[in-house]
Amino acid sequence: MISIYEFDQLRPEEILNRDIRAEAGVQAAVEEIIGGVRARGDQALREYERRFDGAVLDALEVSEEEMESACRRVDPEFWKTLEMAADNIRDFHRRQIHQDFVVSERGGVVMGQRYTPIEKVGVCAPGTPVAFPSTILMNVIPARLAGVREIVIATAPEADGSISAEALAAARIAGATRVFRIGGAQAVAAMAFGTESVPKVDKIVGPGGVYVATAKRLVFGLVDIDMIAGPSEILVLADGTCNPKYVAADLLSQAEHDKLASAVLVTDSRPLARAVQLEIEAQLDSLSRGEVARESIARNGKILMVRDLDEAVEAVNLIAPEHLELCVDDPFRLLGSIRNAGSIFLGKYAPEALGDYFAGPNHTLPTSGTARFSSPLSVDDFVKKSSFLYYSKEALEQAHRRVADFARREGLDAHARSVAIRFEREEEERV
Ligand code: HSO
Ligand code: ZN
Repeated sequence: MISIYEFDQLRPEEILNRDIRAEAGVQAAVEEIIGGVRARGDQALREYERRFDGAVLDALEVSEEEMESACRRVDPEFWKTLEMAADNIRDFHRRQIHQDFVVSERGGVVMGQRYTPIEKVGVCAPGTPVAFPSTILMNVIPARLAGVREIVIATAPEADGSISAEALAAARIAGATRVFRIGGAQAVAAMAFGTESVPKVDKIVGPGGVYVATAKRLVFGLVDIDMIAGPSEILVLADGTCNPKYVAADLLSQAEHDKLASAVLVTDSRPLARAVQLEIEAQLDSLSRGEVARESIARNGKILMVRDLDEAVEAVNLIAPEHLELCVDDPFRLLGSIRNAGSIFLGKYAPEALGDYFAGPNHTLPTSGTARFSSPLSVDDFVKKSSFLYYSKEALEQAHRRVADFARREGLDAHARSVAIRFEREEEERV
């Protein structure tokens, strides 16, 4: 049964175990996989796919015919759902697109900042328990909106080499350009270095288990990555007016992701805490992934009792959860005091699953307390900025002595000369 603790009796490190560093064995195995892919390209990818996914692959890439046949096979109602979700996600992310700016108020000076898309992006879409169509939408759509030209998806195949029709439909609707049947660390290595079949990309995004996370960490620098995602987390902040059935269901919705996921309830109501304890047990029995959820609740599930909602907010900001639900009567009153949370779900009718699939905000979020300093995946992850600067001769003439003097004081004569040299003749003539 999920345990109840007094928040003020726990040390921060006792609240959640979020050490996501990979064991030494994992790191060594991933290094070997990366080395294999670098040295032997497609041949290594086929070996690893046979070893890790049991798939004997001929073509690594999903063909256009396969893609079309998958799209035809998908249940039309589900196709409609995917399109509606994609529209909502597009509508939300469209507002993240930045504007270039130009500053030209001073005579002879023009400067500004431009956004340009990253050219090629690779998306890891984990294959277990199934390749999530939602993850494909959430990663590909912002890349598309940013203007990325090549968006490559890599996902582990079934043992017969196939990829689910639903995942392929999501890839088509979201606007991915190519799909490869490769999973795990080998997918990250393939997209970081390129092989005969797989293009080398500039940035790799998307979630994964510890092998993918370790591989992303190792290739970072050669390519960019979005983040190192840890197991999923939910924190429900609920007062005594909440229905314990809803709270328990929401906690279990994240617990079912992973044995290492964490589900935490913060409440000022002891009757609610007790009711949620019993309700979790009752609901666990009827879940298809009950075993995973049960282990996650046993390892990381907690109910934290607080004095009042102010202390509840303090707990939230300390934990910095990936997902936060504010299940209280006036959630908007609390919103302003939440500083650390990846995505915030307000009120009693915004369960996290709504955001996981459909509403619009991204479901790729900072985990393991990183919401203290990082943000949900967004269009920003797929663009970069360049600044630009123009000075007329007259504008530089006004500034040149100060700039050259600045450079000399830093002991950098060549810098000073590069400015001064442009005015030397005039200077001599004037003397
Ligand atoms: N809750 C997950 C995303 C997801 N849920 C995908 C269902 N499918 C992110 O933490
Ligand atoms: Zn989820």
